Amino acid sequence: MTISNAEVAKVLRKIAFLVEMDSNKEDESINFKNRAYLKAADQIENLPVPIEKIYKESGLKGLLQIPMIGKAISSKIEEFLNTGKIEYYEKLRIKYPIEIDEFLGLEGIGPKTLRTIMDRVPVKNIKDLENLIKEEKLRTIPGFSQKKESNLLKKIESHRKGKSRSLLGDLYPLVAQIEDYLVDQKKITKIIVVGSFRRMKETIGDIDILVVSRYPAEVINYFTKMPNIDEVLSQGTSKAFVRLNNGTDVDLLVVPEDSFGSASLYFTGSKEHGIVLRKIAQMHGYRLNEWGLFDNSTGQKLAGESESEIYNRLDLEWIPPEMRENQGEIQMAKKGSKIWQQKIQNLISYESLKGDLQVHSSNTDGQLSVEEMAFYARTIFGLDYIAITDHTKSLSIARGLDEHQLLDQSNEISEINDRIKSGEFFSQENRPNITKHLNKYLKESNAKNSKNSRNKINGTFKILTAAEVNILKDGSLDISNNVLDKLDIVGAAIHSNFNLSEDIQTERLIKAAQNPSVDIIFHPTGRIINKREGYPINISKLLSIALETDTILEIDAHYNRLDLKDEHIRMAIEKGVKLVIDSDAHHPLHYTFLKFGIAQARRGWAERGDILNTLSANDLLKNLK
Ligand code: DGT
Ligand code: CA
Ligand code: CA
Ligand code: ZN
Repeated sequence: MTISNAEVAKVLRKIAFLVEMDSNKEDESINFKNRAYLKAADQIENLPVPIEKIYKESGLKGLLQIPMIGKAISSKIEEFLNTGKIEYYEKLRIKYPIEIDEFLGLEGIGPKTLRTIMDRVPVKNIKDLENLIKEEKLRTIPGFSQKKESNLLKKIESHRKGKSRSLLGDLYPLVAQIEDYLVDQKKITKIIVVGSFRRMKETIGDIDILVVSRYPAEVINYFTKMPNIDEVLSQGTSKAFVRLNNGTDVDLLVVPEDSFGSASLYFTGSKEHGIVLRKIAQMHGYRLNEWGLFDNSTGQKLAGESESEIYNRLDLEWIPPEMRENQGEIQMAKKGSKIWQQKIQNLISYESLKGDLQVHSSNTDGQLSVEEMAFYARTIFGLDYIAITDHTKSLSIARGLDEHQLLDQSNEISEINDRIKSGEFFSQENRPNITKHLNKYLKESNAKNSKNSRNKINGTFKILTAAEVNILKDGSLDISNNVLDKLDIVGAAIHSNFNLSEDIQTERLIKAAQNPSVDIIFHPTGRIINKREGYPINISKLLSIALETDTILEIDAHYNRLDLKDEHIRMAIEKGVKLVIDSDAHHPLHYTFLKFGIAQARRGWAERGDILNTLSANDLLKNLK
């Protein structure tokens, strides 16, 4: 338990950067090499299992099963996991002694440009670069100008400001690693990850962990010796605060059993939720803190071991962590409230999705075939249906399908559906050629994270014919309606012209929603968290049109997208707009992302009835416009 996925990804990115710096201009093979490292880094960052665990259990063979990881890169990863170093990288570093961490996230200066500068003036870090600009020397280097100098200065400033929050999904494997480490300390009897992580917030400031033990000193000592710690920031008798190698901070608190509920209530937050609870306690003549709920006059401890006990003492029902944001949940959760009971009974649960309506195949930019995507959706993730939504022709970077290819794909799908019906598809001998290593991790990541490991082989499964149709600049689609009408389901999405005004962008989506062939708007805001703001749209106008035209909006479950924010989901369901939750899978591992979409929906208080892919395939199809 020493090296996280994020660290492995980072060192690969550093190699990619240096490889590109080291290249001499037009060398195609270098380009290829550089891209291979970047792709591998992306893949590892998105891996829902600690790569270290894969290596420990399945060795180099296990690494080779990870998509995009070939021989050369897997052996470098192996070296890194074993020694914490990669010789190839160390050599490059000696050749280019820059403070590479600083440059990795800096927009506006790529490896080639940096090399051009370094060939003329020594530059080691961003500070040096800034000085060059201030001394008006950068503009003397070919390819630079006064304008470029001032642009770069702005980028440097915003780079300094934004040490951005981590994405929930990026931290998932890391948190699993920390939990595994803590489980080995037998003096710990309970472990719960609290804070924003438990509330499943889309971004996380720091990780908060609560453990129960009668030996806090030993536990703190054990925790601060965790191998991937960079610095112990503070250490007390029952608390510790550390910074990990990848820059993430972790808070640990040790409490006795009888304070477990009060401590988890306190540290799960949100802060605003906690403040209101404490006020309610005061109105009852009580005092609420990490250690328990106490009677002010007698000092007696009234509750502390469980959260529900405390809520109940405050005349409230237990509130799911995703809803603890002081958005009206406390007022609604009055003990015995019928409205609340219904809300909780109907709240979308982590097991309630029956299908996935955005899945890509290797016919465009997905990594596996339609058959394979179907096979794993069924046998590992227990889904009853998927829609294959490959990109369409105007999205050339994804090798989008034209009308003919779409219809060919439909035929391919109906053949597979026939084989599914006849019972031969999911049998052992038809198992696709992904070896047991990856299979095992697919299973594990699902079992651990989504509690939905139904692992069904029999019964019905259906592949729906579909597409992720491209919305053109004027709001029309790049595939004609008579072809779209032959598909089971059609999603439409914007993939270009992000810089239009809010009015025009909204009109574009409205026009797509008004198209009688379009069932779902995919990626309704187009944001990529921490990387790209969504395109500007008037959400409430879009919601009204969606309602009017019976168009579904998508909660894209990929944790770096989550196009609809929790507040958007809340607005949508209050209006009565229907939603779906899709993984946007390009590989079966991505089905595990569905849980992030479900979490977001729970944060938006969505019920099963609001999310149409909780229906069976037949009922879903009946409910389309
Ligand atoms: P984050 O880390 O920024 O993503 O958000 P949280 O919610 O994890 O916040 P964090 O780590 O600062 O603190 C964890 C929880 O501890 C927080 O959700 C509520 C509780 N907490 C922290 N500071 C305060 C405070 O000043 N007052 C109250 N009532 N609770 C606090
Ligand atoms: Ca936190
Ligand atoms: Ca914290
Ligand atoms: Zn897509």
